[in-house]
Order: sequence, then structure tokens, then C-alpha cells
Amino acid sequence: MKLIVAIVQDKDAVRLIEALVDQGYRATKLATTGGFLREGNTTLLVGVEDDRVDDVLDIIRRICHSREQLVTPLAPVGGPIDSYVPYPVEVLVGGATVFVLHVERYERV
Ligand code: 2BA
Repeated sequence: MKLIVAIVQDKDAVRLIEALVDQGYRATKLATTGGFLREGNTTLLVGVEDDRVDDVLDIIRRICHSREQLVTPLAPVGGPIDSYVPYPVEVLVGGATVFVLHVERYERV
């Protein structure tokens, strides 16, 4: 068995959960925050048999889209703040960031 940990954008999360549940998968949704943008994103935990991993990844690929997002860098620590002009820069946010972990043991009590 595998645990799929998928970090996705909030905009894609509802459709992704619906698609997973429609296909008979069990999923848990966590409200998370990206360390770089410090903005909300969604982490899904999906426990599946090994032979279902690729199907779940296909569903994630189909639903989750990359988007460009503007981020304004913070002033450099210790640097001159009065002359610092924060220009927004674009970053490309996934898609999805997916980890597939081996599950040692799974029980539903
Ligand atoms: P954030 O950490 O908020 O990152 C959002 C986007 O900012 C990233 O998109 C990436 O394009 C950019 N970015 C992140 N760290 C950067 C850095 N040090 N320098 C330049 N650009 C940077 P994604 O790569 O698609 O990541 C989306 C979210 O997935 C991340 O949100 C984070 O919550 C999670 N994530 C990505 N890689 C991870 C990892 N190795 N471990 C844990 N979480 C991860």
C-alpha cells in the first residue's frame, strides 16, 4: 500500500477531491501553507493499493494546473530599507507536488 501526499492549489482542490471520491478513492484534505509564498494551499492524503497509484496520479495531472503568481520579495535582512524597491516577480506554482510513500501498516478500527 502507498500513501500519496499531494500538495495542490486551493483552486483545484475541490474538483480533485470530487474526482477522487467519484472514482472510489478515500481522501483526507488538510489546509496547509506554502513555505515560500506563505499562502494557503491544500494537501491531500490518499491511501491506495500499489496498483492504483498511477491512476491517482493521472487524475491529479488531469485536474491540477500550473499558474503564474506574482510575489513581492521581502526586503533583504540587514540591508538598506529606504532604498529598497520591491518589484513583484512571477513564480510558476504547480500543478501539484506529489510524494508517494510506502505504508508499513494500514488499519481501520
Ligand atoms: P510554496 O512553498 O509557497 O511555493 C510556491 C512556488 O514558489 C513553488 O511552486 C515554486 O515555483 C516557487 N518556489 C518555492 N520555493 C522557492 C525558492 N526557494 N526559490 C524560488 N522559487 C521557489 P511549486 O514548486 O509548484 O510548489 C507548490 C507548493 O508545494 C509549495 O508552496 C509548497 O507548499 C509545496 N512544496 C513544493 N515542493 C516541496 C517540497 N520539496 N517539500 C514540501 N513541500 C513542497
